[in-house]
Amino acid sequence: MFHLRTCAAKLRPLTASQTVKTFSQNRPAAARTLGQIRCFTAPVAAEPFLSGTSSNYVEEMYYAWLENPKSVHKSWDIFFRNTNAGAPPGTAYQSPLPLSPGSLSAMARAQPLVAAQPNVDKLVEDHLAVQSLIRAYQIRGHHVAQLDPLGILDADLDSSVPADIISSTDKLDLAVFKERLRMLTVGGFYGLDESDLDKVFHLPTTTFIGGQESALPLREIIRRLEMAYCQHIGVEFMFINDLEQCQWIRQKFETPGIMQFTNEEKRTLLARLVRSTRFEDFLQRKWSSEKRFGLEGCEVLIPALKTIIDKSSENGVDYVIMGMPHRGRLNVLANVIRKELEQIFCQFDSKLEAADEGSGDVKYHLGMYHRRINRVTDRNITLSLVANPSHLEAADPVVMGKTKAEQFYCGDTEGKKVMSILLHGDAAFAGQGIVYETFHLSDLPSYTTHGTVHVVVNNQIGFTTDPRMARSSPYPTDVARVVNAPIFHVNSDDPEAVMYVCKVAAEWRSTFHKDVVVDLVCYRRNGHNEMDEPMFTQPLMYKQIRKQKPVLQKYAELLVSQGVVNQPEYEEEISKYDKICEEAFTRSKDEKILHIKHWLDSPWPGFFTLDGQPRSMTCPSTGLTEDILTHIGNVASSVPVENFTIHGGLSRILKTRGELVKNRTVDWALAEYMAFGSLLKEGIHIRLSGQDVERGTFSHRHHVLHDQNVDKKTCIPMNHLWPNQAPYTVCNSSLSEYGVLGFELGFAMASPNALVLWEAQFGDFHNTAQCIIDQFICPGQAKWVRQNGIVLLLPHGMEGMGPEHSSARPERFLQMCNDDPDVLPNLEEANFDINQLYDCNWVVVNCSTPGNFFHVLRRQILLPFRKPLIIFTPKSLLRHPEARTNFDEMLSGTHFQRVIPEDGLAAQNPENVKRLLFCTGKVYYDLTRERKARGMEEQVAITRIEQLSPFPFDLLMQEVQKYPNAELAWCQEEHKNQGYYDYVKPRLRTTINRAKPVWYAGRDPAAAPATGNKKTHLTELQRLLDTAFDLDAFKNFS
Ligand SMILES: Cc1ncc(C[n+]2csc(CCOP(=O)(O)OP(=O)(O)O)c2C)c(N)n1
Ligand SMILES: [Mg+2]
Repeated sequence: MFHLRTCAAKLRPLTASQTVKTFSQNRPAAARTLGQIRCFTAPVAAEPFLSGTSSNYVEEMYYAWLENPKSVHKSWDIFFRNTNAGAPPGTAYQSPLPLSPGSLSAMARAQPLVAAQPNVDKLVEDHLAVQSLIRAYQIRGHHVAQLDPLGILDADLDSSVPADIISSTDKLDLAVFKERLRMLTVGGFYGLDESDLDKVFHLPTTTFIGGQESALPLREIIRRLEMAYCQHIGVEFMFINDLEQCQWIRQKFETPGIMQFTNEEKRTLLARLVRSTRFEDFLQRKWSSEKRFGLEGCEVLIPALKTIIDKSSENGVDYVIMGMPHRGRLNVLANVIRKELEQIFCQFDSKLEAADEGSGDVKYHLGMYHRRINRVTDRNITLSLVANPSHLEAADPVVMGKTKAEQFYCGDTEGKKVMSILLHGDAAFAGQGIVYETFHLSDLPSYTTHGTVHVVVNNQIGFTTDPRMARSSPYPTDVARVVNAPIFHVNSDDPEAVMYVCKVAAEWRSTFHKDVVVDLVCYRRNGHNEMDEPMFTQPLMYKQIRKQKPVLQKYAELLVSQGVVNQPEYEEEISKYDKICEEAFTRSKDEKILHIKHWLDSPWPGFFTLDGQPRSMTCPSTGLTEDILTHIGNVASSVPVENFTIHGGLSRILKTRGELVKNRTVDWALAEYMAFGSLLKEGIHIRLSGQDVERGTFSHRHHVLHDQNVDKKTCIPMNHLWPNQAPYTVCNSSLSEYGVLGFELGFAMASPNALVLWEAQFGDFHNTAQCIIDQFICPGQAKWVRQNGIVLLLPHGMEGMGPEHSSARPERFLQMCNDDPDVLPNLEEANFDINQLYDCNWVVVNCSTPGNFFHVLRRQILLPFRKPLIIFTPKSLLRHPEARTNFDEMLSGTHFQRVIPEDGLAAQNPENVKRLLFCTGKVYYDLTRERKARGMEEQVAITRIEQLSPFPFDLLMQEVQKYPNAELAWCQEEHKNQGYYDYVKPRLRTTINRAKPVWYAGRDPAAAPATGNKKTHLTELQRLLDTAFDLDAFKNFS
């Protein structure tokens, strides 16, 4: 395809002053292109017909000839052969008659006939004009399609009609049509004339308007192009750089009579519109003053989604995962997912009591999971609507991640069984950057879900904002063009046109496994919600909307007029559904308790007991046998395949690893290897994703080895550990945080039996994914009773690297922990530590040793429930000679240490200890070095808090009690208004019943996380160490 594209580019007309030398400059060496054959010093104009608009025509001929030389007229065949054989410009065109096929010498001898046959020029020019006209409709026809049901706005925000096509509105009036054609001809755009209208033209291979015909009169060509491109469907696809895909779309929209519906299909469509419309009407009647973000004005969404699902089910899909915003959500739950109506209606009852813990969420945010028979295809289908926050489009990557996971677990490597549908509002689709980030995941090997069908509810407004103020692109859907997704705009007041594009969209997905967009151009009958007054801001639009007949009424009238249904049948359909609603409403009054559990989007069968409780409240040892540790260590320090050449530097790294293993020790990278490798053995899938995670930002991980001699030959030793191990996925992500973290969260949602980790390049970058953290990870369980065991690895540490790259902002994560700083929990409770974990919204740790990192990763899976785990990971400790752990601390029977108590001289004579310093993470090594240098090992004890939240009250109580004469201080390298201080201090005070002060040794408050000046950094560090070990430091405050 590449050389075709270069050819096409090169065929564009040149000015006389440009020589064909230009062509040769970017020419691929071996490509057989027209550019190649025209690398002479003579100007292009030497080929008389190869100029101006002819280039498109010639390009088409050339494409066709490349595929099959016999498919074009002999004269073209000879022309292309001649030019390929090096015929000089002006001589390549030859009469076909005197030639025998394949006789190049004969071709070379033949004389050009162009000059001798002046009518050939006209013939070629007219055909070129028609070819260009066809192409113009294919490219720009959507600009004049009648997409807006209100008829007031151009859906593309561009009121100019393309100068080179004739719109249907022009065509309605013969005089206008003639005038327009005259303008085109007078303007000389195509050189066609009114008298040409009845001439018959050959159709190029790039159109299907002919059906069985290969030639048509121009008048008919224009009519058919208008039918295909300028009615209620606007097809945007000509930017797609794949000929087969373009041909496929052209065939779907140009073939005469292709948009046919049986009476049965029409009746089904009507019945679905009845449900969609009457559902909203029912809610409006019963709860007129309740917010529900109704679908009025886009009722066609329901049949549209059902058509996509029917068609996909027919093509083999049995699981559809959906994400959508507020608009029409209840309707989708009721009529697409088929949530019991009484469950929806009872949500409107303000007296309903919550049965589950947590905050719950409003009705138009809850998710749903339902398995049923698809009545159209008679096949089983599972539908899941992912719960979402108010933050528009935030659920997009989450849905993708969940879809990827479901595909992964059922071995659906091509997306034939599991697919996603994403719904969007027009303003949000254009405005939210996460849409772009999500599109960019769509074709990456470790992130693709093999095509998502996007449906935009384009009501041409966002709350009170007009599209002209809401986006700079013509359509709200232009973002999809970056991935070459075809975009089908459709007027929502034409339900059959909507059904047709939905069918094509589903077929596109199952044929090409790529994204596709359906843009439902509609309107919003009410305000933003049912309480809102739209006339304040959109008076003219809403005057028109008031006059607008509902689509159901319009379509019913159409079908009655066509005799497809009669009026009584239609009315019967309505009363049948109204009755269903009324009966459900009566039943809904019996519901006294709201079970958010009934709105789970991702059940984990078998993981909990039947009533949703953990199977135990204990956690086994996270240690391993020596054999397992050694085996993983050996694989981690070798290349487990033959004939594979790794980089010399990497050989040294592996050798060092090997030595560590021999010495029964691990560093950070090995500890991670041991945790992953052992969980894989236990059948736990592991997925590590993030920027440059395969090697590791700090070049310590090296989970993917690259052969130095063979391109793209790689080896992942982690996948060579055990005979029947679970697969390990490690994938460098796109340069996105919001999108990728959302994706991994979605992946982790699908199953509790996977360890899904997202690593930030540096911890501070997580803030571009803040929405996923704030809206999903932190409160997900409270809002949606949905647990999630995702792990965030956030490199953190003040190492003189300046304000960026230093802080993973522990203060933010800690501030969002749900434990009470002022209440001492019951420390006597059995399994206190596990209960605490069960009650928390997430776990926050900062490990100071590789061994503890190993344990906490394994604990994440061995716990009988799932909680998000936030780990502040080190940078300099990755290579710190003291940051090593002996196998002994990782053997069976060992555990993650929430607190690592002082175990040196100070612990031997605790009464003599003057100060008990608490700290977390890397500063521990600075503190011990300083203490040693000052010879204060007996006077100062240092205790590490490894699990910051939930706060280890029990263990810290023991520590405090052990050193009765010590004053207490918290030491951190972060600034005072950052880090852990604000979280730790009140909890420590609660632990000691506020009996003593808890002093602070650390940096002063600051706006930036760290200084950019190395010297200042070191001075600050020394100052905090001085405070930590100056036993008089806090005297004046006492
Ligand atoms: C990220 C985000 N910013 C702002 C809002 C507030 N908000 C809610 S709905 C809405 C308008 C959405 O317009 P559109 O996407 O066209 O959907 P519609 O309501 O028209 O269906 C806005 C701005 C939000 N929910 N999320
Ligand atoms: Mg909108």
